[in-house]
Amino acid sequence: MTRRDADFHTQLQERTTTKRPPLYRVLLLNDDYTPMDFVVYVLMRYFKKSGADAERIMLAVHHEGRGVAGVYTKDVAETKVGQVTALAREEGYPLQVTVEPEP
Ligand code: TYC
Repeated sequence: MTRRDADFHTQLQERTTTKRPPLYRVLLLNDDYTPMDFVVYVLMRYFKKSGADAERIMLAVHHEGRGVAGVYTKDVAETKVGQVTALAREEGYPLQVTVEPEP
């Protein structure tokens, strides 16, 4: 392999082995006290859901116990957990928000 061939090979590898970062789910957990409207607001404001999708996700969490609000890189997912938890506590609601890796 000539020097130029080797450089080209290296460049090709750099382009073809670009990896996407691992992704994390932000989960909402059900509870008996957080108002439905608040959960819908959170899904629209922090997770960019439409009103219809926010309503669907909120009801799924209400009936099934938990549900995915969104999927993000780790730092973004953890920031959203912090923001939503802070807002819920300010309002006096016990809403639980957690992160789990996407399998
Ligand atoms: N179960 C709550 C109620 O009946 C609504 C709710 C939905 C709370 C989703 C939390 O993550 C949640 N007011």
